[in-house]
Amino acid sequence: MATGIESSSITSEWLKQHAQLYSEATFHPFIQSIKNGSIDFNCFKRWLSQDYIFVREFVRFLASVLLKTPKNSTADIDIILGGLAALEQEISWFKKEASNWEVDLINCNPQKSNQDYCRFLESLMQPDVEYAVIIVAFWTIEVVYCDSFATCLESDAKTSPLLLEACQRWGNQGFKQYCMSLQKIADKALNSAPQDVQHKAEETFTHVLRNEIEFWNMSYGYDMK
Ligand code: HMH
Repeated sequence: MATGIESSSITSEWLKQHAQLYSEATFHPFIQSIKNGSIDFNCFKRWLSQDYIFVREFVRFLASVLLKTPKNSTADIDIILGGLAALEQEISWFKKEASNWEVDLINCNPQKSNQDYCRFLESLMQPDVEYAVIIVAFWTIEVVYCDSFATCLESDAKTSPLLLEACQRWGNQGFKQYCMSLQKIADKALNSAPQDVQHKAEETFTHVLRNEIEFWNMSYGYDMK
């Protein structure tokens, strides 16, 4: 199979079962407005500063994933370590991009949806949270950005040249491969997890999707809560 993901894997079943929610998270009006060229750049700037705050918390989350990866899973560790290293570049990109847009990252406060999302990440970092659950969260967080920004690079997209770099950051093929590796790691962990952990992981999957939707809502300037 071209993707290397079994079509009957646990995560691919979830993608089918929660297709509506997944599409709300990956084809949100914010992303649609980037794709059709109508975006208000103030929304992009808001997203940029809020996402910088999120990514700093995400670094800590990823460190906790790395700590929980079984010692003998060296291939998994290498992929997760690659993700952690990529975040260092990502943080530099945020700083550079913020300076281009004259966005102040230092005096920026997390908004409610961002605080909620970061608190959720924090809860996943606790020692008692199973590896299968957090690796699912990790994959979901990354794949939503991958699929969202990839749509802004499709041949019919009217994405502003000013936003192309951001879209390419998460919408490129290499990032897609990385997300597929994470999905495989997640499926492997799920296959050997007891049913209650699988269930908890599925709830985590949908919880991340809801948080992603709220994050886009916040950036777009409306809050549906
Ligand atoms: C809110 N979700 C959010 N920010 C990100 N940077 C990613 C996912 C992907 O890294």
